[in-house]
Amino acid sequence: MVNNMSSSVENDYTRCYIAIGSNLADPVSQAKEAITALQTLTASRFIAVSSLYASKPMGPQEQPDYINAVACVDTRLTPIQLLDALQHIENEQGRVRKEHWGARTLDLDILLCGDEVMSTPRLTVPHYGMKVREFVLYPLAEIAPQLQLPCGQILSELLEECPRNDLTIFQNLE
Ligand code: A4P
Ligand code: MG
Repeated sequence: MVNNMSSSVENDYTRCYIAIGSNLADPVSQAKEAITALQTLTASRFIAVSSLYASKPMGPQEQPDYINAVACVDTRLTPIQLLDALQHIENEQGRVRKEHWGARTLDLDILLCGDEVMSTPRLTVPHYGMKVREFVLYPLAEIAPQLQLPCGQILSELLEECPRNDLTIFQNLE
């Protein structure tokens, strides 16, 4: 379990939460490879990762089920530098950008960067969909149950309003 947000982190590090998703080319291996890459992210300290979860696809249904997880890193990277680093990992793992919400080998989304609130053409933080996605909220609660969003909303309240749907724990990584 990890502490909440940037207040608990040393000055020049920001506590960030990253969503991991994959539904192509052996998703379990893709997720684990991404976690390994996050463990050696430049200018960062890896803090925690949730279990791997199995989830039904949101969006087009004619695609395989997903493996999802959420990781926590403390980083000295700016949010844009972090996005660059995550997209580099996606590309290394063969990500091809085609259909919106379509199948992918690896998707790494920035959920939160401390208390940062930003909306630019390349990056919106907090992630626009995180408040209503069971495959984000449940793994996030596993590693940061006390989390409060920059808007003041409490994760445990968001969870109460978010049905679990078909989400199951696939593998505990501890
Ligand atoms: N971008 C803006 N904000 C962010 C952010 N906070 N983190 C921009 C990461 N990227 C961000 O993303 C498109 C652009 O969003 C990026 O170039 C970046 O500059 P993308 O990954 O290329 O495209 P995408 O993933 O197809 O689009 P999007 O809107 O990110 O899709 P989502 O919302 O990630 O949904 N079903 C299950 N069960 N599990 C899943 O993980 N994922 C998706 C994708 C669909 N269905 C799913 C799952
Ligand atoms: Mg994405």
